[in-house]
Amino acid sequence: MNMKNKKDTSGAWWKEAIVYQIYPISFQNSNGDGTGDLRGIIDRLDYVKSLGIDVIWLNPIFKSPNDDNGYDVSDYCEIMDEFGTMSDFDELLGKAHDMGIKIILDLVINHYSDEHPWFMEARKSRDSKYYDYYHWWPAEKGTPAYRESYFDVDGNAWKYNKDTDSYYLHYFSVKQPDLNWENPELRQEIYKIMRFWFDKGVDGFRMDSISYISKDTDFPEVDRTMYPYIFDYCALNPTLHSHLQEMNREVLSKYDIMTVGEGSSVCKSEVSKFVDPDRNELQIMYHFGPSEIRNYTGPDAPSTGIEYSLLKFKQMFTEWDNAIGEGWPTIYLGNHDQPRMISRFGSDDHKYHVISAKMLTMFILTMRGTPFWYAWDEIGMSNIKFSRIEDYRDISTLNGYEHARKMRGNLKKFLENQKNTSRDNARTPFQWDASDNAGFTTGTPWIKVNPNYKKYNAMDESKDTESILNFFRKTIRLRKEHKALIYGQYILLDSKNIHTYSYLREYKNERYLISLNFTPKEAISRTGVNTENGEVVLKNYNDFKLKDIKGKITLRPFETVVIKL
Ligand code: TEU
Repeated sequence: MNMKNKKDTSGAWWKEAIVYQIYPISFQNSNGDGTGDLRGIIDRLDYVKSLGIDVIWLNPIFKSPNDDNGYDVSDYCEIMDEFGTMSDFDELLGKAHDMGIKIILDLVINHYSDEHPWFMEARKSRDSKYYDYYHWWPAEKGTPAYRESYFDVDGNAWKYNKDTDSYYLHYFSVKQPDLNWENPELRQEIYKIMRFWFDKGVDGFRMDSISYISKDTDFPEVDRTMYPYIFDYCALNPTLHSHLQEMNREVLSKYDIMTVGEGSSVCKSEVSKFVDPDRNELQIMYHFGPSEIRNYTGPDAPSTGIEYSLLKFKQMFTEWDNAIGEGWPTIYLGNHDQPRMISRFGSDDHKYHVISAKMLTMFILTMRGTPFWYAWDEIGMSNIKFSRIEDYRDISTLNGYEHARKMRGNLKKFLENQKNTSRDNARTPFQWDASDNAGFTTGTPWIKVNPNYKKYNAMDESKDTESILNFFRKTIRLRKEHKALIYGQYILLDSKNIHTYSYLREYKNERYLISLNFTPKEAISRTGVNTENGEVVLKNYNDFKLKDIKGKITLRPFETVVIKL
């Protein structure tokens, strides 16, 4: 394709932005009820501003019975009772904008809550106008072909509904019926909601489960030899891209906003369809590469001291960088659905906690792509590792436990596994200071506070020049000061090294070498780059000195350095 005809998105604010993801229920409680709220976020905006981030992504704040922490929306134009009122939201948006911070919201449109008025009507009769807003399988046709549900106790995505004598589809919980995007009226209703928020001044949407919105509406049997993971079949159905193009035409293209799709089951070969600027769909998309590496790979050698393959980790990021084509990448290592980044990719062992957190910070902020930073990774929060089922709140863990119990599975093993995998690890309250409940609430927190808050909290770390928090601020400044760290080409070096990750970022006449040791073992990165005239611009061990200038860098456990060449 002729490059000259390409739509030019260079300099777009969403490329240069650093996104800070806030999980509102755990950020700051303002009224003593133990649940984070919008007023709490307003009270903490100064802190957020002090980080140097540009955009806040708020997880769902809409009216919801909270079966899945707001991902089951019952009214899209109202605020969740626990979080406050629309005037709180307006105040939050106004204040954030005054500070130069944008806000994007979570658009959950693959499914709504079963308590949404449409579904309450739809489930009464097949004649309801809203019946066709959902996916149904009439019982007279027999049992529907198997579809999997992420959160259902039995794993079954079909739920029988007596009044209509049919089954409705729910890829997530039984209280999250999937919407029928083939219905044009439904699509128009959703566009109305989107306009409602854009007209208020909201700066964009993160689009939840967007790859699933289009369905194979005949619901045939799925050949499981071809699709061992059935969600790969459920994602990316044929009408998906025409729906996104229509949404873009009717709504997105009319506003200066940011759109980021959640790329569940989106593979490299498909991603550019979503984000190629000339296709007019979304701007960016985040993929599940980091989880796949952490969950499905083992160490490259026992001697690395880490549990996953760094070779595959590097290859994955490099291939995604390539696959994005004319689009723009995203970089993240954790969010509200995944355990804490430090426990997963660094080390929450006392010895390496701080140093590895700084190394991961450097990685995220020196890669090519818009960084999505999960709030409170900047103070080094780590997995809480609950041992008792009573401490968990997440539907995924609770229903998984129930499933294991029903199947007479090994509950002890299940709980052991959840210590490292449960989403609740990433959902414990923000650790503001060393006071009771880490300053999150004066009441009883909705989920336990991680006992390590006395050691890792924002207040103490703010005062400590060597803290993870201040390192995060410093690294953000570095990225902002040097366009090469934003736009520079990414070139992987020393790709076969099983301990270190090194790459160049090159833009115009600026060149940076970034070298990171992802393991608790000392290692040498053979970058092949002569650093004789290089200047160390950031490091996580203060006493780092450039010694091996002829193409080698020796790095201590989790050591990292950025060298301007
Ligand atoms: O997640 C969608 C998703 O694709 C799942 O794979 C997700 O990783 C889930 O955590 C599996 O346990 C989104 C949201 O990010 C998640 O919080 C919601 O629970 C889900 O959609 C339903 O709305």
